[in-house]
Amino acid sequence: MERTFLAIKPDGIQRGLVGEIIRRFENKGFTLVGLKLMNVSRELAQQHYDVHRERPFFAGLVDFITSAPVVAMVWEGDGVVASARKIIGATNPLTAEPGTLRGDFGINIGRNLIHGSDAIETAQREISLWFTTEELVSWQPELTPWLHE
Ligand code: DAT
Ligand code: MG
Repeated sequence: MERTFLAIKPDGIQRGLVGEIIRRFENKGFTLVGLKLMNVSRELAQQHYDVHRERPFFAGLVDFITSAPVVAMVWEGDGVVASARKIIGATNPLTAEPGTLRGDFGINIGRNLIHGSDAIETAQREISLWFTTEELVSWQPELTPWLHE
């Protein structure tokens, strides 16, 4: 079953949006299989954003993600990687569509509330970076027959 890695960034937690953000993915019908509130080490932050290491915003990004707690999550479901990216919206909240999380709750690219894996391979890499296998819980929601034909 397809899985993605999502992380509510420090701004999402400070603004009290944890419940709202989780609700969007629950409402959609995806299954939560991993969840933890944590302070992010600089090592983890740098590894997570390794593809952006040469970008001018890299240092600020690492400073921000390590500045306050983050909610790290793994969600499961058919097509969850691409669908979660749609629910999250475009990188810049100012241009993100209304109805998306970033479009509804943000105004600045450096405060865009939530991270979501951008591809299936990225998701696999990020899940193993942030979670041990013991921290992930496989379960079959009772609701499944009402969500899937
Ligand atoms: P996304 O989070 O939509 O996958 P990304 O992978 O291109 O976007 O960038 C990772 C994060 O880096 C993004 O969520 C916010 C920050 N970022 C990206 N581009 C930026 C920019 N031009 N200025 C400041 N921060 C930026
Ligand atoms: Mg990205």
